[in-house]
Amino acid sequence: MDKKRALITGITGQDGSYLAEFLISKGYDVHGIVRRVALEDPDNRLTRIAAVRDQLTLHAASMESYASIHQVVGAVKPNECYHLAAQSFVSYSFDDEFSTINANINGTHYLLAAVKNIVPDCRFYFAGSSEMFGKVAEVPQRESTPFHPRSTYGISKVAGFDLTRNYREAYGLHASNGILFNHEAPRRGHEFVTRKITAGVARIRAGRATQLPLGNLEAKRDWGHAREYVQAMWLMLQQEQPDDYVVATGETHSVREFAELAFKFAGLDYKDYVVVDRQLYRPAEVNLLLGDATKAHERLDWTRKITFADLVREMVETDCRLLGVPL
Ligand code: F7E
Repeated sequence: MDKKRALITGITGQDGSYLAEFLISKGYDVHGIVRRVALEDPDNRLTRIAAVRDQLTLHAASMESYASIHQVVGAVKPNECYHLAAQSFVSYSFDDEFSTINANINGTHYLLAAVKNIVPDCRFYFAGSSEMFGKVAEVPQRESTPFHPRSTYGISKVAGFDLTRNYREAYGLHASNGILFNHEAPRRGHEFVTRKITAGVARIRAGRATQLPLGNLEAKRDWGHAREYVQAMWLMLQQEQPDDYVVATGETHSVREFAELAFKFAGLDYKDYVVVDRQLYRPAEVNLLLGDATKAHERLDWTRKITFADLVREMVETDCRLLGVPL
């Protein structure tokens, strides 16, 4: 039998790289959409997929051009499509709200339309986000919790969610939405708070910095490990019926707790190094994100196994190793 073909947008990111490795291990023929500039600068832009680069087929395209998306979907004719590409840094969406909305909504719409027109039997995954819950209507949040996004990033994800559901209902696409709560890993971008903290710990430990400026230490998040979350994406597409699922740990921790533990693993006290910078506060904050993943447990048989402490430890250890300061 021919190998199943998977197409991943955002393959060079944290989730895309873990998903690519996972699908390769399952015997898939894995294709990814990347920007042309990334192909021209592999040493800097393809680092997360470097280890599996020769087992992937990469296609240059722009999520902002329907013509280029249509061309790649036509060339690959995927059985499964995982749409992870997005401007995903919430803070940036406050600085430039127009580009986040345009890129995220149009990219999702172009891809859904191309899949519907070229490969209507292809199974489709949309990377929804807990940011859609925003100013939370209830705690914990589940699939039935109303959305109230607090940033243009969150708004763009609600639109992507609605587009995906509409293509499912209107055109019969096997299209599912994951509502993923924060998921981190040593491959997380440095702009996100978890990686900023663990990379900061390593720099301080290496004697390259003396302080770590952070914003709101009381913000709480439900933080899981990205390696486990990409498996939930795949499980959604293996179900007979498409559906929407919350993926979360069911535990919430503050930024302060994350920092305290990260410094502790390096033998340091966060109070000696963390300084609060009000400039890093967001104009509108989501304060208590906590997911209820009962549906994913029951229907997908998905559960997270990596604990919060193990996640923090792995990130601190990796960043310290990268700077040559073994713990
Ligand atoms: O912020 C607070 C900040 O930027 C987490 C994305 O993957 O998850 C991610 O979005 C919290 C916020 O991620 C700093 O105010 C304090 O409350 O790591 P973050 P995020 O905004 O939660 C969701 C599910 C997504 O979908 C997104 O794509 O940490 N915080 N001090 C800080 N945050 C940052 N970045 N930097 C600070 O210095």
